[in-house]
Amino acid sequence: MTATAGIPLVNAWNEWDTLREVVVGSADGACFEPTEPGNRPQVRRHKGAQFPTGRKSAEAVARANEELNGLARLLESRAVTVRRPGPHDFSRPLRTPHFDVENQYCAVCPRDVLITLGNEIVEATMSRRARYFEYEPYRHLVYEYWEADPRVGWTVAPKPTMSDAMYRQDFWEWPIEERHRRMHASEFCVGQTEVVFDAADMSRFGRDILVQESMTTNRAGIRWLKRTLEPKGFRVHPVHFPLDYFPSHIDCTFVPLRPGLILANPDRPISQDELSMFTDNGWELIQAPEPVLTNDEMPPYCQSSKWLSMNVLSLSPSTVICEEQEKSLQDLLADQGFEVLTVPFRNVFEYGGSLHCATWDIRRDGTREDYFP
Ligand code: DAV
Repeated sequence: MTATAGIPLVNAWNEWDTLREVVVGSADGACFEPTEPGNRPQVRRHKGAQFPTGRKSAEAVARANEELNGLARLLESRAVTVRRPGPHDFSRPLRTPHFDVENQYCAVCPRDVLITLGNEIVEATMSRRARYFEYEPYRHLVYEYWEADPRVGWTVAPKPTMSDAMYRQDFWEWPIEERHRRMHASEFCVGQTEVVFDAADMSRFGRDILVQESMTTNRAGIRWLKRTLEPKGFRVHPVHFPLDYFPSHIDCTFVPLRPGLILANPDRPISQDELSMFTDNGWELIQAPEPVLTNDEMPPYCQSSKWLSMNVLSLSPSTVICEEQEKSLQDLLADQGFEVLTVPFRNVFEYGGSLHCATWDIRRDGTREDYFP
């Protein structure tokens, strides 16, 4: 691969400009997420049941891969170049100087691990032990872009220890009233002693990057992003959704669709003082409709909420991909003037994401705009 004279090989300044190249995740070799200080997976509808460990079944992997491949085909039919992760043995345990974990997770959700910020690839610290080496299935791609185009930047965030002391394990025991009482404190299962963030807690708006404080991103992580990105001309804005007691990843909560328009989660309003950035600049927030599935109807091993419904992928400011069964969301987006494409994707849900989570955009048209002058 060689660089083209015009647009750099790696170029994405927002979530909506015309998509040219993207990585789609793969369920090959996927394992169940282990119980660890930063994660207490539960079998849905079977509270207290032992969560499985080790490899997912060949059938579950095949069902997810069929849908991931379907997404890849749809993207290719729209002239988007699709790349895939390389193989990785997720069933191997990890042992570092600070922790042991029985197995790793999967390469279904590149969004959590890597983010393109302009012409730069940033690898997140990650927040869970089982995901410590999750950048590895994507490194061949990172090297390829980095070797092929000298304009491509590559930044790797400092790896945290993920030792017991990094976490606040009592978080998992707080009763719901306590969570409500603490909702403005932004204290979750990661403490503040080390830099921690998942890439999916960020959302890109040209010069402006939102970063959600969450179970997977702490204040030190946001400080690191601010100090790393602001000298490069970005502005980093911490954001909070106080009614989400288990926040993780912003892309089921606050989803920009095109300049001036955000798909917002009606259960998780953005904190009032952070809303003004949008309203003062003429942005409109539309509320996502009730998802087709209730939380109780989500797949048994899925740790995400019903709001995976709103985890859409934009192909351009006027075309968006939605999960096939989310009819009311499709209608809402069509009413807003979007061309809505659909793919079946529910078998990917148990891997923690939908269409936005399962992708990592490498190249979109456009350049750095200032949407909040
Ligand atoms: O609403 O459960 C899920 C995002 C997973 N990457 C949610 C967020």
